Amino acid sequence: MTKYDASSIKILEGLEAVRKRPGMYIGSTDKKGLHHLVWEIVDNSIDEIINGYGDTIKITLNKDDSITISDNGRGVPIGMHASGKSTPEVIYTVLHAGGKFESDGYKVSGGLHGVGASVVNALSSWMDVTIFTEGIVSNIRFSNGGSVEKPLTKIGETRKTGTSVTFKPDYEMFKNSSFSFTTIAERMQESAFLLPQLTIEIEDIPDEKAVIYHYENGLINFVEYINENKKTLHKVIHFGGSKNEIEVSIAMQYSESYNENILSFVNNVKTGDGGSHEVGFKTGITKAFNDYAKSNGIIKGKDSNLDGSDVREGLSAVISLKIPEKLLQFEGQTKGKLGTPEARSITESITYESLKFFLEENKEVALLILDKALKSKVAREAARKAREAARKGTGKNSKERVLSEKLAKATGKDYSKNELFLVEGDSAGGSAKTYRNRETQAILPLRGKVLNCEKASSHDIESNAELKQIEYAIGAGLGANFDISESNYGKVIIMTDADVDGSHIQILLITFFYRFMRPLIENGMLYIATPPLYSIEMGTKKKEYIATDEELEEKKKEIKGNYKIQRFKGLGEMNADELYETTMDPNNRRLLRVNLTDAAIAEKRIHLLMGDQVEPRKEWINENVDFTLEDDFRK
Ligand code: 1YM
Repeated sequence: MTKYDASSIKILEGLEAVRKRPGMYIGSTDKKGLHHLVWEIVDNSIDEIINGYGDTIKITLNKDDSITISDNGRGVPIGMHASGKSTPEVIYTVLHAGGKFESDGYKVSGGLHGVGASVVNALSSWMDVTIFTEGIVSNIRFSNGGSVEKPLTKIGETRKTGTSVTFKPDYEMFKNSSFSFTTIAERMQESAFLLPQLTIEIEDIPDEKAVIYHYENGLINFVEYINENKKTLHKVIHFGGSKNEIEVSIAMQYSESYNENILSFVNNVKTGDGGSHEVGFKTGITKAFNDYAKSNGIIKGKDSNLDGSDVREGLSAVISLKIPEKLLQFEGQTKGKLGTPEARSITESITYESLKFFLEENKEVALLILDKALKSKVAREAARKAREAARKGTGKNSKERVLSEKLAKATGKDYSKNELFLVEGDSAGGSAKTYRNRETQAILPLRGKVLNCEKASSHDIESNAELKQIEYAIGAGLGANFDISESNYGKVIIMTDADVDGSHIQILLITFFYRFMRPLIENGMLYIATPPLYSIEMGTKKKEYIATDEELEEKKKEIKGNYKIQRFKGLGEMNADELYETTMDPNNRRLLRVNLTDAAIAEKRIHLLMGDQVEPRKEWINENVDFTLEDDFRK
């Protein structure tokens, strides 16, 4: 029997607050929130290892949808706490009891980290903690959101040390979510790259999958991984240094590709929106290359400088900073952007000095990279001239006429309300043109497959008719010169047949936008239309449209009496009014928003997707496209 004294009632009230407003503690109760529980416990293991105790973390997805996280650190202390409770009981039931970390010099206070293991306990059906320390194995168990089911008990003797936490999230709160091996593995792989001393094992028992990550060469291995499938120009360059308690470590490598891929971390937490350290890095490389090019006569007196986008074409880089708590500043809605001003100047000077030295010492590599940057500069200047000419000419030259002939423009002048439909095939394009809302909806039919942009340069786009038309229609430029404020549309909607070819076209277009108009995706302006697969007519009732095979099966069960089903093999099989009503009409349609939050992962996936297999493509679309009604994000 547990005795309820004043302090235990207070604790339960604390945990109850977490259960009442889980969002305040873990952000949300969707898939992301569910995984926050894991990061919360794993962070404790990582802190222990960073402090020099232990080297291995093991994560196991169990058959009953619980998860086990263990490490070989010192083990959570098992002594009695001043309150008369055992230390583990305090850590797992008192809010913010994990606060010892907050005084640690390098613990990040931005974001949702460090809210403590008690939050995880509060949101779990049960939690079981086994501790190996002082020669003893101890166990404590909680249930129903943090009530002590079994106080700390000695259950054996041991020579090892460490902590093992198993918990089963309260799936009443995390409805329709489950742990994802991929999500956990991707995040843990990142930690393994950032902490070379660490080994991480992940096992999925129901799915019989397992991986082990360990990277002796840290950031160098990270960049090698990002560039795995690319033709690289040189070995990974690695440098670092520290000043005023800020430590900087950077690895970078150029490949033959045209994409820029810069990832940054502060205290081992990703800064997804960049910030002062990224700005410093970019300024540093631009200066170093321009200085080198000038002092070696590659750029002469009257020539213009290379700009930042030129020296970043084909660059993959990982930037990792350690910043003491007192200097940390984060910005932006999700606190994913580093504000700390000192980080900019320190990263810039370390980058500039190190790279300058490297270039002097490695002439051949320097010339290879500069050759590439100079080509980018030439293409950039040519593209700008062409665009300026196109804008001034307003459709007078023959090229412009060809470009504008296929596009049925919207008449409305409020660009943010206008929508551009990219439609597969001329016949569906024709239907869409007749039955659209002329004020707000523009139609651009696409003939056949667009260019695979995985390896294309801005120059290749300029010479590809299909993509050139899209660029012209949107009117905001390309690549480094893309300016979202110039966009002629608030939404760009890809409308293809609901078949394999259609999904291939979707991916090709997404790849194009990802490579050359990324802000369009980042601002949630790229969508996929979802034409129905079937229509069903029942007796005298109105025709109904059905989106998926599953829905059709459901419907068939419901109906009594006669019915007639039509399967739409493509957009072209619908009447023009039908196409409008089901797929284009803002009052009826369902749009999927393309959502690529993690650039490095998107990069890898896009690579994978450009192969010939259909299944990974479908899976990818399912995972990366939000199935949300557009109304949800109009707000
Ligand atoms: C699977 C989760 O929590 N490991 C872990 C936690 C702690 C320690 C070691 C630890 C820390 C310290 C001293 C210290 C924690 N200790 C505390 C507290 N793995 C996991 N491993 N001895 C052991 O920082 O001084 C909270 S967490 F508060 F008791 F020190």
